Amino acid sequence: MMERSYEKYFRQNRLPHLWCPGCGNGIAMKAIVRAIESHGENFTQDNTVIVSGIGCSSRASGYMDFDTLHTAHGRAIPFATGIKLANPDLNVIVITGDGDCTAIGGNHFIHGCRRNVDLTVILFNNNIYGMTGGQASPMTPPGMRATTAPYGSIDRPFDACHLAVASGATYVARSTAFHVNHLVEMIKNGFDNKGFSFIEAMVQCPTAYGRRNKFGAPSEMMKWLRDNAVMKAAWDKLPEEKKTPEKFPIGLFYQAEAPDYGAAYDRVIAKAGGASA
Ligand SMILES: Cc1ncc(C[n+]2csc(CCOP(=O)(O)OP(=O)(O)O)c2C)c(N)n1
Repeated sequence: MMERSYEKYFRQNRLPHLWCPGCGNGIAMKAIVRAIESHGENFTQDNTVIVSGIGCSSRASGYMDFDTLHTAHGRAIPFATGIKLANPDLNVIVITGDGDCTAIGGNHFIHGCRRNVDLTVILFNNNIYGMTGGQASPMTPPGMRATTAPYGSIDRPFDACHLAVASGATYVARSTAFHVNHLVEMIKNGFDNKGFSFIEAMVQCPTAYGRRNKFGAPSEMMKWLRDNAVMKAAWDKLPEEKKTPEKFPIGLFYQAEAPDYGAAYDRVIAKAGGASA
């Protein structure tokens, strides 16, 4: 029998997954394993750790057959930081949600960026708290409905990519569940950066977000991603009046060289007279 592609990367005994029909999380999860596979021996099931917080998106770590850690809500980045500092040879990937990363975990996020910890953080942005039934997150766009915003959200949302750049991350990119090959590229390139890499993957949530906001079928939500995402190069040339509220740029936003936290920590160990990792 022909081996099904990428099957080895998933814990068969944990499937089927709990995501709703039409959810974009599976697309983003598959994009991660495609990016891992493209890195050959540098990223294998034995040298890669996947850490997540709590939420629908964070369930991905349970389905992926790597060394995985499903931590407390918002706390994936501190756990991942500990793993990376204790064992710098491991590749450490964080999977998080918009609530997990920018609400309860927002402080850990900005400080992870600031320290330039050598992690790859992939935010599955479905614009809502999916797992708990559709409360507004800090990334719910203005005017969109949530159980906690039945007349439309009045909060100004975070642009997590801007936040990551401003906080010190050294690789920042965005893509969507529609632009799968592009998403794989953004993740692959993030793996190559030595320092804090942040990739926002826009994913559709047909149940908690789409239904309440009358997006229609999951395929309509994916068409919305297709029609409103603008490649960064085109976005930069777009006249301001064409940058309507639904439109958003995708691509690489920022990349820089800066010492990563592990290197700085090694210098502390050396100064203190201990053996460097
Ligand atoms: C300390 C704590 N507070 C609240 C919760 C309840 N809770 C679980 S998941 C979640 C929000 C998930 O939203 P998000 O991070 O956007 O992920 P999604 O489910 O949309 O993928 C909340 C509030 C919790 N598990 N722990």
